[in-house]
Amino acid sequence: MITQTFGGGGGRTAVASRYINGSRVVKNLLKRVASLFISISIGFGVLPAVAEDGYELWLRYEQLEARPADAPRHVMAACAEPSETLQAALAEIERATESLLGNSLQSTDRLRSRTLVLASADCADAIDEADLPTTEAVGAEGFALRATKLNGKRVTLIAAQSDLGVLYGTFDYLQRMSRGEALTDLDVISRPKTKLRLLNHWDNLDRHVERGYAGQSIWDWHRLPDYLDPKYTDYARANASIGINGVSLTNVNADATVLTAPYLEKVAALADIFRPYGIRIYLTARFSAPMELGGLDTADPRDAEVQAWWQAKVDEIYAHVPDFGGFLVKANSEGQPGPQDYERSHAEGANMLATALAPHEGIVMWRAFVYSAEEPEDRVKQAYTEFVPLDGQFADNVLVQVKNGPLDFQPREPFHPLFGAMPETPLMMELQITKEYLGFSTHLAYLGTLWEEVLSADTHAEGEGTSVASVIDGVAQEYELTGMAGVANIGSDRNWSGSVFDQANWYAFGRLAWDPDASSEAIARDWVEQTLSRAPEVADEITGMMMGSREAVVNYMTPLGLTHLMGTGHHYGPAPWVDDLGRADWTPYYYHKATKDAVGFDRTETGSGAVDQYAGPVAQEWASLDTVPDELLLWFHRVPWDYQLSNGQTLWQELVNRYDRGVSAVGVMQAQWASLENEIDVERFAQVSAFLGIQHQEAIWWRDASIAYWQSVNGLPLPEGAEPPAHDLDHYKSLSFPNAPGQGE
Ligand code: GCV
Repeated sequence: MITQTFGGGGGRTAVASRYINGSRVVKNLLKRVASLFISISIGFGVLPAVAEDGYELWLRYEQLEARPADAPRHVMAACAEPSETLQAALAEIERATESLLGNSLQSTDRLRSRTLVLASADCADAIDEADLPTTEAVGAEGFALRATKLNGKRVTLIAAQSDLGVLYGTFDYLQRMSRGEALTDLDVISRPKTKLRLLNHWDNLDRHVERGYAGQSIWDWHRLPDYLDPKYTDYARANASIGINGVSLTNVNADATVLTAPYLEKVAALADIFRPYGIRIYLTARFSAPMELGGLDTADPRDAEVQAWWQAKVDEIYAHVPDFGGFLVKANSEGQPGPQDYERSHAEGANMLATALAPHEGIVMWRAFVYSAEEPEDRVKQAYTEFVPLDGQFADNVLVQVKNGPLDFQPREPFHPLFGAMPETPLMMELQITKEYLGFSTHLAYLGTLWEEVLSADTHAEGEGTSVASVIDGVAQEYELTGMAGVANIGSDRNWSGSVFDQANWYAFGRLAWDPDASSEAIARDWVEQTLSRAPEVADEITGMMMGSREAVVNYMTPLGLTHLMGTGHHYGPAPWVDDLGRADWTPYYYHKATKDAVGFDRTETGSGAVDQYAGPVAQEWASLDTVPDELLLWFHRVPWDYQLSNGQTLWQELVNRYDRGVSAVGVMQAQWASLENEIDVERFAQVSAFLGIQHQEAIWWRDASIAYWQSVNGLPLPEGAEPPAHDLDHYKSLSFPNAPGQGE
């Protein structure tokens, strides 16, 4: 039996089927037989477990049906001593071509026909430097892929200014090959549009992951630095394959302990593993660390001793990790300490840390996720109110990190009004890959569509056509620093993300951080072809499922602009009736304000006025009932239950329709997936089937509990033909989930 391993982690995959010609159905049948044989063998203790378990992610490199015409036969680095980064690229080529083509490329040190040549400005002895792409074309991290002739030999050139660019180009090339793309006329130039492309782990030092649904933290702090789990290397490979170049290791609800010497040694060990893959490490800085670790009696950013403490701490970090990236900070938000404890502004707090980092070229990512229970202002207005007056006051090495929407990673929100409103301050977008509010890891919700919706939205900040993407990538407002961060969905689960389809969200995040204008559909399709199947009709079907999946979640959870209706604390399941928590802004009632007559949050000038935080044309469109899209109706407006929508339905009828539509869409996904049984390996097929079953039950639960609640408020009969809720409202209210993930966070 042939096995394929994915890095030192040792994921072993049965690929017996790759040597059999014939239909996919036959191949998959054989996979199933192989897997049965394996299970039996395990029973007798003969063979180790070999199964397609998702560990390989989108880097499965499943063997191609036929060796492509002109596939390279040799590989060479164009210099005598390839760096660690180029060695990583060569190792990836060996691994991938062995798997894709059936045998790996032969290494050569001279140009021959059909050679895959890797070259950068530092590794170009064997080729003419004129064959490298210019810095103008590819920048520091971009690359060119070209089928060309060098010294009269037909070669494929992966070239860049930097070795990291070559590594990125290598991954791009191998993924194209893996999708079965024609490579004969290859001529590609690609460069990232943002500089910082970071995963933010919300991982605690005890390995609990805040809002994590994929097991424990992958950072095994207890065994670091002496035991280096091979999974760390595969993690770095996966990230580099999609252009991610930074990782913040720890929760933004920070523990200062990570800044102590023993932990810095552990951090340094991880940094050593990540370095060849171009990944820099960042840490979350607890603002009160000078008191907790340094014994000072203040953390006031104007205090000289506090400043000196941070400078010494930063110097110490750089002694451990010379390419340390900098700090991510959550301050004066949800109970975290911050400069406002000393009546200093967010800018003063950020700049104090930035001053300490500047000599080392480190940066600060200062989060704008701030809101206060004491503040009577509409929660979604508070970040803008707080930060816009600070525009221009932040140091050059500070970015303000802003969530995609003004509330908190809900299934749908309008884009955050800060985008476009701080022309003098680089804004970095924060997305949540882990699906805290979209059904955790058991609901299939492809987030590429959500993110594309936000990135393509027109802020009108610099006139029509100022997309959020153009703000983020620095083009619209000429930011020097640019970036995107994604709250990681990675944990200790064998499949990394808790579910097969949640891997697609990690993948899509990297691709969109590289190119915020990319098409979410094209990204989904690439992921499917690399991860599940290259067969066109199978890939079409699965891509279609993914593309409609997020809208299904919006419909069964929070249709027509409703928001924040989930259960308290854990955020699992519906609880629109909750109106009695200590803080109003954590209750669902605060967001819908439903009464017998009307529902929705008036954010126009007759209400909170939040809509006026957007540029003129956007504010006008959303403030008017004539032009606001139905999807944002109840976010910005409070309307009677019998309000008539443009499709002729009353609000109540349409609400019930949309809940039904969401539930039906999950039913359709179940049927689509069931039809693929012979196309997908056993283990992943079964997990997705089971999860879709859970999603369907929970979609019904969301619909029925919500409708039962709305009826208890508005007293209206169900629209004709609508199915009544399975239980009465008291039943839904009585459900409790003391052990749901997220409880107590
Ligand atoms: C890390 C939401 C989540 C919190 C999270 C917070 C944040 O409120 O529920 O768990 O805390 O966002 O982004 O800081």
